[in-house]
Amino acid sequence: MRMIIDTDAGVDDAHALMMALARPELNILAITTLTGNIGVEHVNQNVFTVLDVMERDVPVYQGANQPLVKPWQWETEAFHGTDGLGDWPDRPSTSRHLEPEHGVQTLIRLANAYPGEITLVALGPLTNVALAVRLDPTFPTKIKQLVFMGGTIAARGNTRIPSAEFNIYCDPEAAHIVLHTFPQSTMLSWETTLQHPFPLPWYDALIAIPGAHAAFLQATNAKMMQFVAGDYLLPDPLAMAAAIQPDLVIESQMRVMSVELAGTLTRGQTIIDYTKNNLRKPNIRVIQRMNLEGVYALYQQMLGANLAD
Ligand SMILES: [Ca+2]
Repeated sequence: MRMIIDTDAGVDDAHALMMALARPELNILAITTLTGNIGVEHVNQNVFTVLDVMERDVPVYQGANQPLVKPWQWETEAFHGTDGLGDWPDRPSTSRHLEPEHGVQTLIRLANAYPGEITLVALGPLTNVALAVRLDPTFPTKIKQLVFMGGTIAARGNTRIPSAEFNIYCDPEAAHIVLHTFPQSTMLSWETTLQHPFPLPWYDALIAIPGAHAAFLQATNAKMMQFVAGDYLLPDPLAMAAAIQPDLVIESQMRVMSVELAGTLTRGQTIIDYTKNNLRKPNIRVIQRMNLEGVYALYQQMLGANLAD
C-alpha cells in the first residue's frame, strides 16, 4: 500500500506515525506537515523525532503554516505541551532536514505519479488537502482513499465551539472544500474516538513493554494522561488503524456531510443530513465502531512486544 501521511503532530499524531512506520509492508511515500496542534515548525521537528525513534527514513515536506481563512491560535499547549510532543524532558536532538518542495506540491506530484494508488491519511486540519484540490481540481479523483481524523457526528466537540472537533474547528473552509470535492472519504470522528479508548490496564501493559518505543509512548503521553479520566484516547491512531487495516472497521455508514462555516455557536461543526431532502450523493463513510483488540495488536507490534511470550 502506498501512503502519504499529512500531520500536525501532535502527541496522538506521533503515535499514529509510529503505528504506520512499524508496518514494513506500507510504502510511506511522504510525510507532509501543517500547523494545527502546534505551529508547523514544531510539527516538522516532532516528525523528525518520531522517525529517529522508529529508525526509519521517510522524506518530510512542510505544508501550510496557517489555515485558509481563520487566523491560527495556539490552543492545545495544555494537552500537547509547549513542543507539541508532551514536553518530554529527555528529548534527543535530531539531525534531520526538510525536503525543499512545499508539502502541497508534494501531494499533487505524488498523486500524479501514482494515480489511484495512494491512501492519504490526514491527521490534522485539512488545509494541505484543500490547497491541493484548489491547485489541481483532479486531485481527489487521483487519490485511492482519503481517511481523516476530524469532525463530529452528533455535535459533541472538543473546542471552544462546543459542537466542533479540533481539526475542523481549526480550518472549517478547508473541510468544506474537501467535503465538496472528494467523491468519498472516510471519517474518524471525535465521538467515535470517545467510544474507543484503551482502558488504563491496557495502556499500562503497553508502556511496560521493554524498549525505546514504549518509553517514547509513555514520555510523550504523560501530560495528556493528566487530562483524561484515566483511559488512553486514540483519535489519530484509530484513523491510521482504519487506513492500514480496513477490516478493523466493524461498522460504518455512508452519509451526506457538510460543515458549518457561519454559525456563531457552531462554526466548524460537521453536520450529517439524515433527511431524504438532500440530493447529494453520500460523500462520507462515517466510522461507527472498530475492533479495539485489533488496534491494540497494532500497538503491540509498533512497540516491539514479543508476542510469543
Ligand atoms: Ca493530529
